[in-house]
Amino acid sequence: MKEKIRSFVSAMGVDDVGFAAVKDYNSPKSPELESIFPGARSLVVMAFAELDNCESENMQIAFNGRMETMEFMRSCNYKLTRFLNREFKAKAMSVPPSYPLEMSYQTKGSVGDVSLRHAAVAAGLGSFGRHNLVIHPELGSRVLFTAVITDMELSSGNPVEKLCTDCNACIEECPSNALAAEGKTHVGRCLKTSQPYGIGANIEFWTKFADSHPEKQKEMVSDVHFWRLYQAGFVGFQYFCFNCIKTCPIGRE
Ligand code: B12
Repeated sequence: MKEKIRSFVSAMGVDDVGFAAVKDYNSPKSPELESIFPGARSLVVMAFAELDNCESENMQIAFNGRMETMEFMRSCNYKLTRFLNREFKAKAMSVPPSYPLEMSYQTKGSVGDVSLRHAAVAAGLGSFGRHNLVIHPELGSRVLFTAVITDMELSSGNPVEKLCTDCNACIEECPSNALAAEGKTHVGRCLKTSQPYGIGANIEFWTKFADSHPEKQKEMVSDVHFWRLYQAGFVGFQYFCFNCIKTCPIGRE
């Protein structure tokens, strides 16, 4: 079964694939997989190389690399889900690579329904680094993950040893000091730099707008800051920082 899945995934152009039994997936903050998919037994996790775009100082080009990758990831998710239905008569459900996310006061939109990092680690596709991202043995930190949950009995891949060398480049190059505490990314700090036109900026803008005189309101919507918020509104969660990924030397020597 695994070999058939591997060759299907590889033929799509995906960089790597791994398998995790549900009992080995352990993400303390995410909901139980059983609550998402009763009868879930395994996760098929796919790894995708981040494009060189992430190195560009031009944020349109840098984020466009992510958009292309995410589009490809979503397409592979759909194709793999249908392949598992057809080939093995399995029930399968795809996992969002990024959003939609549960928006609640409890999670503050920062906890995935399935944690793809924990899934990747359980599938033997990498190990956590000091930047709290999963490092893949070949792709290094420039890797994204997606997954399909299935009711198929698939055993987990072998764990990957620690690949991070604790060089601390990610910590030093983080513009918002979000990685100061070991094992915990400071979400608020990361968001401020990585998503300057995200929900925080929107709340600030519209609160100020509501309190302003109509003349000031006209001025506000004619300002480039509003144009950027407007663009982010349909682009989606738009990242303006890739430092922890691009400064990591693993796999780049
Ligand atoms: C919400 C989210 C965010 C939020 C919140 C991040 C957070 N604290 O989890 C924000 C906006 C801040 C964010 C930022 C980024 N994200 Co993000 N994000 C997600 C998302 C959608 C959900 C994450 C989640 O559920 N977190 C909550 C729970 C699971 O985390 P946790 O239990 O608190 O675990 C944390 C720590 O305890 C630690 N940790 C847990 N176990 C262990 C074990 C060891 C040994 C160590 C050292 C650490 C450690 O790691 C976590 C980080 O704080 C995932 C996609 C997904 N569905 O998984 C992508 C995802 C995690 N993001 C990703 C990326 C690439 C980024 C960014 C680089 C942004 C960018 N430019 O692309 C930064 C990196 C920030 C960083 N260095 O931590 C990738 C990571 C790929 C990889 N190689 O690991 C993912 C998996 C998306 C994907 N499809 O590939 N992200």
